[in-house]
Formats: sequence, structure tokens, C-alpha cells
Amino acid sequence: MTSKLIQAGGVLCALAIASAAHAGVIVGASSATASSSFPDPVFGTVANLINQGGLATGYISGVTDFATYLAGNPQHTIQSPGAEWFTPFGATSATLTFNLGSVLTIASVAAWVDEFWGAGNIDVLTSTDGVSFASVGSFVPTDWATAVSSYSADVFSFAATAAQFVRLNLSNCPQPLSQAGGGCGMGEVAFEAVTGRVPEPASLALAGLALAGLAVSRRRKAV
Ligand SMILES: [Ca+2]
Ligand SMILES: [Ca+2]
Repeated sequence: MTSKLIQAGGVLCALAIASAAHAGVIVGASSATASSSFPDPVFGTVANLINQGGLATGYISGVTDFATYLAGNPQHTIQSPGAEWFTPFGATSATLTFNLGSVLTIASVAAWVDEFWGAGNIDVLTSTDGVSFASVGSFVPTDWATAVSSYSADVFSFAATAAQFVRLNLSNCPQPLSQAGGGCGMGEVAFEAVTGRVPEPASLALAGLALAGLAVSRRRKAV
């Protein structure tokens, strides 16, 4: 009986690890910079990418569950004022750098890519110091038709990595279904952080042992 109870504790422990490994919260950057921006604040304000401006449903940075929020398919407006950022006309590439405010463990990028210009390819790089960046991969975002009334996020996930800074290298701007002669355009960018949501194996093992011990002690009292 004792060994079965300990096994049960171990199973609960394993389940806790499995669910924690997939859980993450959505995090917005505290600041952002762009290699070039449209020469008009209505279209060239990079802060519009991290202010939740244009999102039909908002989130609480560091609190809202990332997967649950994105599963709700939150839409971004196609309107630009207070909500979107663009390069000057004719730019085929641009670099966006986001500062998360502190080093977190990042596992995904959610990017709402503008329907009017967009970006054909996005390389994702991370850094802990803002100086030395390493690639975690790249993705081809959805090419929205300019006629859409709103647009969804593309989620790019990668091996969890420690980062305070995330850089997006946009290229192949504008996208094929976008305005010819345009540049790069984005609506919003957010991140999935698993920091603080993954219990340390040592404390989980102790919790599992404590659970098993509790069960054993109850069994003994019953006897
Ligand atoms: Ca737009
Ligand atoms: Ca926005």
C-alpha cells in the first residue's frame, strides 16, 4: 500500500511538471526601437506596437495566460492612429528591438502583422544584454489581404531562452497581397514568458514526497 501511495505522489508530481512546461503568461515589452520609421507620428510611432492599441481584447502583461489569450483569436484593427507602426515608403526591411524590462524566459512571439504593408519574413533574435543577439529562428507571417476588416496574430514558438531583449528582423516588405511600393508595417507584438511558471524540480520532488508522506501517515492512523 505504501509503495502505491508513493507512486501516486510521483504521478501527481509528473502531471504538475507536464502542465507547467506548457504554461506561460503573455508579456508586453516596456520599450521598443525601430531602425527606421515613417516620418509622421500617426504612422511612424513604434510604441504603438507595445501599447495594446488596436487590439479588440486586451491582456494584463505578466498575468494573462498566453495560450488562452491567443486561443481567443484577438483581432487587431486595420486603422493606424495609435495602433500601428510603419517604415518609410519603399523600405524592404527593418529591425525592431523590444526591451522586456528584465531577463525572462521567453518561448514565443505573438506578432500582429499589418494588412496594408506587413513583412514577408521575420527573423527572431534574443539577447540578455542588448548587445549580443542570437537567432532563435524565423517565420513567414500570414499575408493578409488589404481588404480585411481586422487581422489575427501569428504565433512563433521556439526553445525557451533567457532574454531581456527580442529583435525582429523584418524583410521581404511589403507582402505580396499588400500595397505595392509600400514598406514594412506591424500592428502589435507580445511575448510568452514561462519565467515563474515552471516549478523547480527540487521543490516539486519535495512536494511529491510530502504528499506521499501525508498519505502514508493517514493510512497508518487509519490502521
Ligand atoms: Ca493597417
Ligand atoms: Ca497596436
